[in-house]
Amino acid sequence: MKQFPTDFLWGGAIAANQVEGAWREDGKGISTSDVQPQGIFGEVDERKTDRFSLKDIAIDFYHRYPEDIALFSEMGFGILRVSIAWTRIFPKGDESTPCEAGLAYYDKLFDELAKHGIKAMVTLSHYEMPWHLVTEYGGWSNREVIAFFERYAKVVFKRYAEKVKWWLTFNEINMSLHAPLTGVGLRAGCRESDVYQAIHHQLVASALAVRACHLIIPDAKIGNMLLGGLVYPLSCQPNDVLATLQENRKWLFFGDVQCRGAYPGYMLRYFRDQGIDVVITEEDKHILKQTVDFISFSYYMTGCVTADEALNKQSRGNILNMVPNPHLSASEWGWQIDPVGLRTLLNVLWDRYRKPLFIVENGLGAKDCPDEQGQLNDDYRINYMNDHLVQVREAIEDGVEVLGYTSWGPIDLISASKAEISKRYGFIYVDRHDDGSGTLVRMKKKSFFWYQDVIRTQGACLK
Ligand code: BGP
Repeated sequence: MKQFPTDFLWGGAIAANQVEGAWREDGKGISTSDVQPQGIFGEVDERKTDRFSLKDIAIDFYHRYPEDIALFSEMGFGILRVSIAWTRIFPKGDESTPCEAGLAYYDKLFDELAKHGIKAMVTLSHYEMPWHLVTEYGGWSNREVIAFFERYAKVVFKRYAEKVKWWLTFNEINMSLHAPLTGVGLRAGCRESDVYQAIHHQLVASALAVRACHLIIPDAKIGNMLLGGLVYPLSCQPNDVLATLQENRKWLFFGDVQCRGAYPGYMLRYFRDQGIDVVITEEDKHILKQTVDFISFSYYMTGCVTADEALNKQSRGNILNMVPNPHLSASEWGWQIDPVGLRTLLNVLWDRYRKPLFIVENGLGAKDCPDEQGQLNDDYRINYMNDHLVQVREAIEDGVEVLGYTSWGPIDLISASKAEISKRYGFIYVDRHDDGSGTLVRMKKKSFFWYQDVIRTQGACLK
């Protein structure tokens, strides 16, 4: 029987701004996530106090983490991916000394994980940065932000050197092309060349974090994090195939720089063709040679590409503006479900980079409702995850080195794109609703016991 490797790491993934709440506690500063109450594509509420935001309390993980970690442990987690809120450590981003209360909080969190034998994987920046760096410095378009990030990274590497051996730099670093404020702190309407300049600074910062991590925690591993945005040609028309290659390169570009250590020729040509002028110094080129130890990515869906502009315009729908695939069904949010695409993606990344891969997000957002007996029978989620994990196993058989799998949102949390909780991903239900009502009580869904079985049997129970 096909097996997962015995050291395969099973677990879940969450992000500070989607679970913690406590948005003003213990000296936390305001982040880009705090001023976007409607999610990463929503408008900015600069005064922040004006509008109710579900994220202010979120699922109150900040206070309830011991209970939640105990539940993760009951499922058998070997690893939990979390993020550190940069604004808990440097509330404004440009201070010279960190906030002790913020550092102490993550000490407690990592200790709690260790108590249960769960490893911590930490994303340095998951869809948030200090808002002050946006208003006073212009976000990542300003080179100075690189040094602020590097300082933050070094502080947390030193502090948690004994507690955290798995690190990621920027969550879905390629998402800046679609959500520039969330990704690189640039306001709506910014020019494409500003976005790429900001991205360049972020890539340099990512490489500096890799260098610092290797120096400070030599036995740690640090990876990048890509939104695995695999697209297929809508037809075998050669122009569709070429357009698809180019579309895939828009996100693979980030992996190319972070894994191969230099800008690929196709990107330099794109800059030339579009009149995009990115300042890349000789020192930057040298820094970029610090490549990641492994590649992590999220995977939810695939889509199609066509060179036919008219067709493109009428069929664009989902968050990445992909053309729907006529052969696939979709989630309630229009995300097309494609388990085989995960095997393809794993093979594509392995063939391209030959670096170990870690699936750090995958799951199904759905509207779960307890039935009359109070049971949560989320068979649709079980089927979705079963089918994806079967394809992961196939990819491992193909010879791909896969280190682990952390499902997205093992506990219900606030959606990044919609800022609602009714889009639930969890194995654990949280009694909270989009209007802010609810007791925050946690309940196990059917998938809780299913995932527990998957982990216990090392995937042998998958169908
Ligand atoms: C990824 C993000 C996560 C997460 C997930 C699901 O893009 O890294 O933060 O939220 O997608 O997306 P959503 O919450 O919009 O359903």
